[in-house]
Amino acid sequence: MKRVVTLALPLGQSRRNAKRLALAAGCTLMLVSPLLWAHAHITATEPEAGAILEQAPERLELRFDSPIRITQFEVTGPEGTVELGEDPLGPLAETHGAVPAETLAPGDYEVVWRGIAEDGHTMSGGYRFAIQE
Ligand SMILES: [Cu+2]
Repeated sequence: MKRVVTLALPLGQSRRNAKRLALAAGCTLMLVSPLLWAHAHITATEPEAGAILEQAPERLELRFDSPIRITQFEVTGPEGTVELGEDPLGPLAETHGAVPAETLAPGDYEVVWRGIAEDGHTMSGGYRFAIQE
């Protein structure tokens, strides 16, 4: 026979617990992992998301709070896919980036990335920036 256990908690506390549960569910692998592998979060990008630049950026960069392996780093702009001077994929690191092979022309750009954190979780994101005429 199944019994439903109801926890009598003050509303504020149960709400807090629900929030905590939701956070835990998002990182279940970390809990069952035999090692204390870290889940990574992106902390900054270069250029900043939404930036409107007066000059072309010299370098495009993603920064995380713990090491991650980048599996995709694609930059598209007014002239299509931007060729990068180096391959940002591969090493496990907190900072990833690349220098564009040529100076970026004015226009709107989008960076799309994917990666795998040390705890095995895949992550992805993207952001846009623009270079003024
Ligand atoms: Cu995780």
